[in-house]
Amino acid sequence: MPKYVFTYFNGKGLGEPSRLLLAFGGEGFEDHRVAEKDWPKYQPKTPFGQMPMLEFDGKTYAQSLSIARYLGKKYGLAGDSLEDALEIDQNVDLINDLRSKGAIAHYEEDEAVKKTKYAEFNKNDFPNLLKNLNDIITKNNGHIALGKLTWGDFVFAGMFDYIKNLLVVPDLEKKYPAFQKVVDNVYSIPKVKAYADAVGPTEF
Ligand SMILES: N[C@@H](CCC(=O)N[C@@H](CS)C(=O)NCC(=O)O)C(=O)O
Repeated sequence: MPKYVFTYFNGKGLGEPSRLLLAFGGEGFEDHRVAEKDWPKYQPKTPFGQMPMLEFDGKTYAQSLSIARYLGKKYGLAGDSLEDALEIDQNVDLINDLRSKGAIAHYEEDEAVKKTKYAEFNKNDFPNLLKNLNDIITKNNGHIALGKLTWGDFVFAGMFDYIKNLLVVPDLEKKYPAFQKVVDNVYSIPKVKAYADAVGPTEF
């Protein structure tokens, strides 16, 4: 019986970074994937009515980035000082700014408003966020922070397909080849590759 049970929908979304970290950690985990139709049954069991969640030692934890940060610390991927941790957090927050801006447009239900939001964000927000992220990754030689593998790389690699979908740019890595480097750096780790190969292609 694995110590950890990680629960999320059957897509990458906000859950994949922690799945990749759990695979990296190599302790084994129950990869619990909830079908959309079963979600109402699980929702009351979640701390904040949302997924992902991580359960162990009789407790249940929520918030994707808090879970990823915890796993990063646990598996030695959180730097060696408070300042290292600050740099990782800063750049993970930047990734999350991009993700959440994309989500505002993507999940807008009114088609006309959605179009306006994408037009506005494509003009005023996405270019700067992407440029800053590209500069960071280039400076860090294919990593999110500290010039080496950290849990920030797992956040970016795990969410990359989701972010491309939210931004409606399926070939984002063509314009920003550095982005693909982060993804490759994570997915080429043998334990992560073994997990990804076993799961097979999944939705963003
Ligand atoms: N800040 C939260 C957001 C979680 C979130 O938005 N989860 C979505 C899936 S990506 C969810 O549970 N949606 C179902 C619902 O809200 O009913 C996190 O990072 O974990």
